[in-house]
Amino acid sequence: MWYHVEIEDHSIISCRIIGKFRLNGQKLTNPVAVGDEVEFEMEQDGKGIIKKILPRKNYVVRQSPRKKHYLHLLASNVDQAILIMTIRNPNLKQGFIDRFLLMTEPYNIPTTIVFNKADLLEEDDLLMFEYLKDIYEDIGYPVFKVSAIEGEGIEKLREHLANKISLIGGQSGVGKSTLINAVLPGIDLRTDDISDYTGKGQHTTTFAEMFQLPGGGQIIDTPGIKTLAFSHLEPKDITHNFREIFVASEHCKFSNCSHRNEPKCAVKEGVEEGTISELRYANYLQLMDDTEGQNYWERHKDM
Ligand SMILES: Nc1nc2c(ncn2[C@@H]2O[C@H](COP(=O)(O)OP(=O)(O)OP(=O)(O)O)[C@@H](O)[C@H]2O)c(=O)[nH]1
Ligand SMILES: [Mg+2]
Ligand SMILES: [Zn+2]
Repeated sequence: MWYHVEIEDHSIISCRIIGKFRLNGQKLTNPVAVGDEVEFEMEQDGKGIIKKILPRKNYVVRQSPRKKHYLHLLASNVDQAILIMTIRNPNLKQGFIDRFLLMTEPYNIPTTIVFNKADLLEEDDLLMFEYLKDIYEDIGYPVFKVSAIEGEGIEKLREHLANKISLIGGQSGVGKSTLINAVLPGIDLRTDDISDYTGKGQHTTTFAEMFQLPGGGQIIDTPGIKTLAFSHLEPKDITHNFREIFVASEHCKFSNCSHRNEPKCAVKEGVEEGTISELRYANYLQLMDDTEGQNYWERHKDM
């Protein structure tokens, strides 16, 4: 595996890395990620060997899709994340938003949700967009509507990206690379029609790559994410990273309230009163169940 390391004069050195690397004691499928700062030594052949990864300001990590007990590092040292979603083509998978936010909340990485392919939206789809926009903007995540093909919203997105390091993430086929092409004309990233939107289709972008914005800042294109699973998380990580649920939990009767069946639960009250979105709460319960289920089998795997 070769990593492209950019040096001060902006030239690129191909580097390898030797040894095993861990993150908080957990095994990683990839020792370095886009956005990492590294120290390396030059070899005689003009290639380098990475000797050290500098401390990370933050990182975005998930369970490896191939190896359950490994983590996959998506990117490090980012200023913000931009989650690209679609309502049509591929059809909306709303649960993906809250799963994605579980990767960015632990480090408080500001996240914007961008609905692409606005040109395909019909009346009902626009209502769905407004519904989700209200929910997420209410809890502090900006929500945009853009069309990479027709140019709607691209200037606003470009301004939003200026002078920042932005991770662009989302499922395959939502138009991440097409959007980067629209924001940065001339870089001409490969994009493709994906015949099979169920997720079995080929990913067009196969590795994460960082691009310079002309006025300053960087943008990171990443391969499409099929599913997001979190066997490395515990129920308390879910509780802490649904931000409005965490804020409300201060007023629950029990300090270790799981916000499911406990009496005098401020979160359940919030859902009833409408200050906490029912959709978010349903997703929260689902993720709590998932994590507990996983951990159950984890604890009993030797049986
Ligand atoms: N109608 C419409 N189609 C779009 C838009 N943006 C992208 N597409 C199309 O969606 C398809 C997938 O676009 P890509 O940019 O390759 O998607 P991606 O998210 O980078 O996919 P991966 O690299 O596999 O993760 C292409 O056929 C694009 O032309 C848009 O705003 N409107
Ligand atoms: Mg792509
Ligand atoms: Zn509670």
